[in-house]
Amino acid sequence: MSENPGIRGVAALQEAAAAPRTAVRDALVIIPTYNEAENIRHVLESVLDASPRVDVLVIDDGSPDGTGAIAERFAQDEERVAVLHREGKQGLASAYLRGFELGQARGYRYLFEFDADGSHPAARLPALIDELDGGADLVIGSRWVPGGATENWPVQRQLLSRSASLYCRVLLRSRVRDITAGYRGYRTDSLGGFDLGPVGSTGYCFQIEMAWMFERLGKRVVEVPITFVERRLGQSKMSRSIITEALWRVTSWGLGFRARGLAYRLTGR
Ligand SMILES: Nc1nc2c(ncn2[C@@H]2O[C@H](COP(=O)(O)OP(=O)(O)OP(=O)(O)O)[C@@H](O)[C@H]2O)c(=O)[nH]1
Ligand SMILES: [Mg+2]
Repeated sequence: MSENPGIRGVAALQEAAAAPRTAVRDALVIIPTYNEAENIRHVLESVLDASPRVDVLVIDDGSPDGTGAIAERFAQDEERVAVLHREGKQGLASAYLRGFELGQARGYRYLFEFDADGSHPAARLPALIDELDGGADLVIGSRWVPGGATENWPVQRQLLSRSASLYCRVLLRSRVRDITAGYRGYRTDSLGGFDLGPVGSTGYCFQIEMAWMFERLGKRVVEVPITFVERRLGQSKMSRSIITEALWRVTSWGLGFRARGLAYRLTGR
């Protein structure tokens, strides 16, 4: 994976790994970006304003529209923001896995996933942090729990999102109402207990895989209602291949899970 750690920021994140962290900024919000030039400034401002406890790591995959340079300029005047530049579009999952590694090395207590398209309400960050403070291992900003909502989201996207969660509830016996949600926070200690090497998902399915892994291991997964707002600027990176990947992976996990359960009942092993 080729990376350019930027003018400062990510290099500073790594170098500071050994230094004691200030107790004040104990959460890292990881924001992967690909062509979000129209959104990135506003998103960074709203995340920083939402809570004094957060720092931000932008992971830009060489956006042709110059998002990386905009984020870099922002980071030069703002010590709470770091930017990691990677060459070429490498997918959301690999960006988050890299962000988790850096956040773990730096000693953040909590690691958040956050989209740069304006659809995740930063104002809800304190509510999500509260749940982690209260002992949750994974907190999900959820559209599909009481109090959750979507704004300007086309009906077909709502249906797709609800059906994906329903499919996972039936096939994987998941209890999560919004399992594909990308607005979430992990307790770093809990995440550190997993070997993330085998995580094979690339798109939305990454969110499902991570939440299901937490559920299966009896970790505490909590959903907090949010209002998800459809992006107003820039293009969605959602694609047919992302949906296909989720469908075949969830189906094969579900069937494998059931087959193992059946074998256990028949053989006791
Ligand atoms: N670094 C990086 N970021 C990406 C990549 N693909 C998408 N992103 C970012 O990931 C976030 C989510 O992507 P979106 O295009 O909003 O996709 P989505 O939220 O799954 O789908 P929509 O609901 O249609 O918006 C945004 O901040 C994107 O800029 C990628 O390959 N690399
Ligand atoms: Mg989006």
